[in-house]
Amino acid sequence: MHIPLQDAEIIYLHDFISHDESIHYLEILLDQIDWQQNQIKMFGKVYDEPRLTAWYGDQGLSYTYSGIQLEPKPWTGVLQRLKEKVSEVAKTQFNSALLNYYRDGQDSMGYHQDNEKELGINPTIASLTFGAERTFQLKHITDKSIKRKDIPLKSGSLLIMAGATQHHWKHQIPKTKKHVGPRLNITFRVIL
Ligand SMILES: O=C(O)CCC(=O)C(=O)O
Ligand SMILES: [Mn+2]
Repeated sequence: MHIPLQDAEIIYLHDFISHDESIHYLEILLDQIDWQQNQIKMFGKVYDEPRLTAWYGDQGLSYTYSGIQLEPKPWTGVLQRLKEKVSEVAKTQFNSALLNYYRDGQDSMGYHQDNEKELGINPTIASLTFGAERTFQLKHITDKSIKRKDIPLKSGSLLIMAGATQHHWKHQIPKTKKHVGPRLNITFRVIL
């Protein structure tokens, strides 16, 4: 389904992967992925990022994310299969994936644009979710009269952001007071 939003190109497929398969992928990936606790520097202080992350991709790629220099781990069989399935639908040959593990409602990701120079102009980013439903919020950067867009991301769903979306909108996964279980997200990207 195309989500009508000014200055953006967003497609949301709520049932990209079936319910049963999603449970299976959540279990396998939580176990198999080499999760890292990264740190971020803010105002001269060092904090743990409020989630665990991992980066997988073709060998030889390098990516800087929030000031952290990352080297990709080689694709696992499961990730490779998911990458191919997602690449076909998004009509984009992805070569890397950033994985996020939100352990509970206190884990989050603040407002940002995926606009690192390695992604090039108008990147297509495909975001796959397994586990707890969390709200993906988009806010327009310059036009404050445009209402924030909230998209609850279901387990097994695929969200594709393309075109000029990253120039005009920031997105986040806020913390929630609801009692939610673990959520795993894979954002497939093309590193140029
Ligand atoms: O967890 C999500 O759905 C968003 C992840 C994200 O925005 C990112 O990895 O850049
Ligand atoms: Mn992002």
